[in-house]
Order: sequence, then structure tokens, then C-alpha cells
Amino acid sequence: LLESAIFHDGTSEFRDPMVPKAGESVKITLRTAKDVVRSTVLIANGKEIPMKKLTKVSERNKTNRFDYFEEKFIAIDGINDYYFKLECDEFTAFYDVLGLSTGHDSNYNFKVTSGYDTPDWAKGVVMYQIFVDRFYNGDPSNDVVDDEYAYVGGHVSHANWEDGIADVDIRRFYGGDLQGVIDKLDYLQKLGIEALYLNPIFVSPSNHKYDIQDYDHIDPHFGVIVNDVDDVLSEYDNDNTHAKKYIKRVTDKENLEASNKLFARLVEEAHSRNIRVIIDGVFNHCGSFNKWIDREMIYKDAEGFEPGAYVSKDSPYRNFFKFADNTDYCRNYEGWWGYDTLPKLNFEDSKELYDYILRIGSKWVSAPYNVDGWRLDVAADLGHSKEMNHQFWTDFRKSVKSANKNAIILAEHYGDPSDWLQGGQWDSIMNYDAFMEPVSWFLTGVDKHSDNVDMFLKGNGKSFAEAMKHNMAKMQTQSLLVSMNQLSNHDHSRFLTRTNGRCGRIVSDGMKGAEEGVNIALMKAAIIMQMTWPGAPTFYYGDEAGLCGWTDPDNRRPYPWGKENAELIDFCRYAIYFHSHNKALKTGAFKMLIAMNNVVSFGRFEEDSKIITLVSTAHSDMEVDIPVWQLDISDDDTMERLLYSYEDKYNVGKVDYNVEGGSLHVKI
Ligand code: ARE
Ligand code: CA
Repeated sequence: LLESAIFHDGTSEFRDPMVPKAGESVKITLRTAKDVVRSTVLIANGKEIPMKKLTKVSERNKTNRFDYFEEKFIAIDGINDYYFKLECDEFTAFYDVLGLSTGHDSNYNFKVTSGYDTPDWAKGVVMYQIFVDRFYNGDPSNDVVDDEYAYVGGHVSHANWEDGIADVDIRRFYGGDLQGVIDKLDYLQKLGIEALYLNPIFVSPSNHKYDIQDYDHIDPHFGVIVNDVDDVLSEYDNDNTHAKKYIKRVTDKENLEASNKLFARLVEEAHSRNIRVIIDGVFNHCGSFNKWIDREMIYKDAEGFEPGAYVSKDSPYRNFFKFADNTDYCRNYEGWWGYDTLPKLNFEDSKELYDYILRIGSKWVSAPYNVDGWRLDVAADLGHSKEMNHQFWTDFRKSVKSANKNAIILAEHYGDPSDWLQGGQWDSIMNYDAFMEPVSWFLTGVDKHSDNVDMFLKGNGKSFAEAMKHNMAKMQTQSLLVSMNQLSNHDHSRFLTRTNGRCGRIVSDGMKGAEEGVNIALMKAAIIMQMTWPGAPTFYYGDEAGLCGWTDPDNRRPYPWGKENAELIDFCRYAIYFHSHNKALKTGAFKMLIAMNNVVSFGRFEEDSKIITLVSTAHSDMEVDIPVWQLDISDDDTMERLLYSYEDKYNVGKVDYNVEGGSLHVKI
């Protein structure tokens, strides 16, 4: 009983303020089962503080099943940690982020770092990720043309949107651009999107733009081309010696200025619809086309440019990189994961580079661009040492937040992020471990790459709940509430494809079948979990329209305009609507209610807003009793059904349920 009733987390009803300043007093509330616990002690920052039991029946104890204990502690500078000791008649127990136990491990203290808050707008915000080249072509005049330049040993070319495939050839461009995003803002607003996350948009030769050529400018192929020349490579030019068109396009001042202006307009138009915009920050490495290294010798003969680090050992940018030997034209430099198109930046040896990137960090979140934050690429890789890495992110945060205190900093990170989430560095992460992966295993039995299938994990509610509990414990509440919760993105297979329960990657002979045997009901269940789980639910463009795809590059197919799954889009719109209109789904507390084979149920709650999610992966009907009393829902309450995913049907508020004996009886 105690185990089901006990509750505390870092949300505002249980910790006030949620994030204290140093020296401020923090009120901690602990809920236990009625008349089970004799006394409780709050152990905060090593000090034992006996807690007061509240005597008057409060609004949040309608069921009269709980006791509430309260006490305050004074926040120290830095990390505050705390847990609870409970004295019961027959035993002593402890309560921490993992729950109730008889032996407490200090790794699992509740934690809150003084002053380490995350932007309120980002808590539970509904985001939409756009891979710009593949979203919508709003301006054909800026499209990359056939043979405009050479990239990784071949010529670039223009692809046909109607083909609908993501060509294995990464030199193919579909022509999507910023004007296309502006043109589709109506669609996104109607869908209910509250923030956009754009994959890289700065000048770069690839369609993904993770190899940045110029951090100060939007790529004119995504922006505006005012000045152009008519010239393309001949069949035999496999370097960029004659790439006049490309060079003109990406270095012409007017092109660059017009492109930056268009981006400022995009952000302005998004803001006028209450849609935020965050962009991709790739700072671990730049691209080999960057004037700093200029391996393609794009800038070599252009006016007003210093020689790049590849062109000359005396280049002013030489120490922006690490070279194996001290010669001109040295191909031997460090690249990210060995890719020579992604030369690793050397923050250790160049203060100039360090300051340059910090300036970029603040530039784009300031006027006239006013971007609302950064997604940081391979953030844990940056620098050559741990010390440099943490130092850089500490300074980066200062630079960004002092320019725009509401900007968010979300890092791409695989594995345990806690070293960066203790305050002063990132706000949160792209949430693989405490969202994408467990949800994928539970619903589909397939991992996020579509590389492994494990039918033991499919429908294994227990292992789902355990994985979630441990991984969520690595984030403070204010980080968790802004974590980017995705089902798919540009590095992984699309969720809808994973519902086919199969492995597969694009291989040289072409792997087919990304849409064979997919299961829309599972996709909808996933969307419901995403919309009700703590964090910022983030769609990957096209997922809402039924787009399929194996991992990179097949996950980057052009958006299927005119061929969307309209019913799925409609479903997403409802799901987003409920998310946005129930405060509990943005900032509420989270409690797991059922975790057993095939069935998972959890609740979110805050004041009067209480949402229960029930998911079953079973192939037959079953009846489930959900212990909703754990959210203080009483037998006098009627619960309204909001969304239903089974067999492509959903309805809104049409079914009411009665609560009996503290449980909600549901046939699913
Ligand atoms: C492309 C092709 C490759 C090809 C290469 C060379 O996809 O197959 O070999 O080109 O021509 C960007 C592009 C990619 C591109 C890559 C290199 O988007 O399309 O590859 O640049 O040119 C790990 C990292 C993680 C990283 C992923 C991709 O930890 O940081 O791998 N993600 C970011 C971006 C990428 C981007 C880069 C990094 C480079 O989001 O889009 O790639 O800037 C497990 C592991 C993870 C691993 C993950 C992903 O879960 O735990 O460590 O992530 O798998 O596969
Ligand atoms: Ca275009």
C-alpha cells in the first residue's frame, strides 16, 4: 500500500519553488499512505529534518487515502540533494528517485541545482523537426543545379520531389528551403506545433549541412539567390576548381545578406503565430569547405580571403585544427569519426576559434534573428579533453543566456547525460534513453535503428518501466520536462517502419520494404505515449503524414505533399490539442500505475488536471483495473475518454467512465 501511495517529485506541487536560488527556502512535500507512516525525516544536503504531518484535509486529498508531510530546507549554492526516511511500525524505509526501498543509495537522491532553471515555454512544448532540403520547396530559383559543384568525389544533382525516395546518393538535393517552411507555417500552426527544430541551415555543401562552411550565414540554397552566374562543372571536373556558380552563390555578399534576412523573417513569422524556432549548432567540427581549412580551395582565389589551413601551413587558421605534419596541403587532419569532410575543431589551441564560436552562440539568439535556442550536435565529443568540453559548454551557456535568457540549450547525447545536466551547461538532451528507445522496444520490439529485433522486449511493460525509471532518474525535473522526446529523427529509422517488427537498413543493393506490414494503431499508441510522457513531444517531419523509412538516408524522404495519410494527421492534431490544453501534460507530475506484460498505464497530474494513459500491446481484448486513486481520483469523479487509437478509430469525449473502489475498470 505504501509503495503505491507514496509520492514526491520535483514538480511545483511537491517542491516549491521547483528550482530555488541559493539561500532561498524550499518547501518539500511528501505524500504517503494514510496512517501507515509514523514519522518522516527529510534528509537534505546531509541534514536530517523531521517533517510535519499536515492535519487539515486538503483539496489534493479528496480520497482521504493519503497523509501529507511538509518541511523546508535552505538551498545551498550548487547541487542540493535530498531523500526521505520513513518510520513505520514494523520497518524503516527510504524514498528517493527510484522509489521506496529499505536501503538507500545516495546516487539516487533527488537533486536540484540552485538557479538551474530551464525556459518555461519549453516545458512540454510541442516541437516539429524539419530537415529543410526535404520539407517543401518554396523557391525553385535557389535550387542546387546539376553539376553545380563536386562533393565527396562526385557531382551534385537535383532530385525529383515526386520520386518520393531518399536517394542513397547523398549528393542529391530536393530543393526544400526556408521559403518552403514559411509557406507551410499555416499547416504547422493548424497542426498545433509550438516550436520548430531546424536541422543545420548555415552554408554547407551537403544536403544535411552538418559540414558547415560559414557559421555567419544561411545557405543561399535555403535562402535567396540574388546574384548568379551561368556555369557548371564539365563532366570530368571532380574537384571544385571550376565550380564558379557555387562559389558565386555561397560567397556573394548580397546572396548571404538576403538569405540571413529571409531567415529573420521566418523567425518573425513563426513568432507571430506563437511558434518558437531552434536551430542546429554543429561546433565539434566544421566542414572541409569552410574558409578556415578550405580543402576544396573554394576560397583560395576569391578576393578578400586569407589562405585556409589546408592550403598553407602559415594560414591564420592553422591552429583551428590539428594536423599530423607541418606542410601545406596536408590531408592528414583529425575528422569527426574519421570523416575528412568533418574536420574537428581544435578549441584547445585557439582562443580565437573559441571566442568565435561563443559569438556565434549568442549571435543567432539575438536580434535580428531572435532564435529561441540551440540543438547541439555531438556535444559530448567537442574538444579533446573532458575539461575543455565542460569549460566550453559552461561558457557557451553564459554567452547564449546572457544574450537571450529564454533560449534553450538541448544537446544531442547518447548515454548518461548527468555530467552536463548539473547546472551551468545544457538544459536538456534529445531523449533517446528515457524516451525513444524504451517506447520503441515496448511497442514494436525493434530498436531505434531497425537493426535489432527482440520480441521479448515487445509488450514487456516491466522492463519498459524499469528502463524509464533508471534513465529518467539521470535528469533533474526541470531538464526532464524540456527533454526532446522523439519517435523518429534524421539519424534513425522512422517509427512507422519499426511497427513492422523487422530489421533493415539501406544497403548498397537497396533494402526495400519500409512500408510493408506497418501498423498504424501502434503508431498512434506511440503518439499518445509521446503526448502524455514528461518532456517536449517532438515530431519528425512527415511522421504525422505516415512517412516510412529505414535509417539514414532513407529516413529523409521528401514530405509526401498531396499523398499524406490525412486520417493520421487528424489524429495527431487531436493528440496535440489535448496535450496543449491540459496543463498536467506539460508540467504535471508523473506516476507509473501499471507495468506488466502487454500493459502499461501511467498518470500525469497537476491541480485539477489529471490524465491517465493506458497502452496495451495485446492481440486480444482484455480488462484492466487502473488504480486511479493513486492520482487522488475518487469514486465521485467521472473520467472522460479523450483519445483512442485502436483500429484506426478515435473519438473525443464521448465515453465516460465511473471510478469504483478507487479503480477505473476498462475493457481494451
Ligand atoms: C553520411 C551517411 C553515412 C556515410 C557518411 C559519409 O549517413 O552512411 O558514411 O555520410 O559520406 C551527418 C549526416 C550524416 C552523414 C554524417 C557524416 O547527417 O548523413 O553520414 O554527417 O558525413 C552517432 C553519433 C551522433 C551522430 C550519429 C550520426 O554519436 O552524434 O552517429 N549524430 C549527429 C547528427 C548527424 C550528423 C552528425 C552527428 C555529424 O545528428 O546527422 O551526421 O555531424 C548508436 C550510438 C550513437 C550513434 C547512433 C546513430 O545509438 O550509440 O553514438 O550516433 O547509433 O547511428
Ligand atoms: Ca528551393
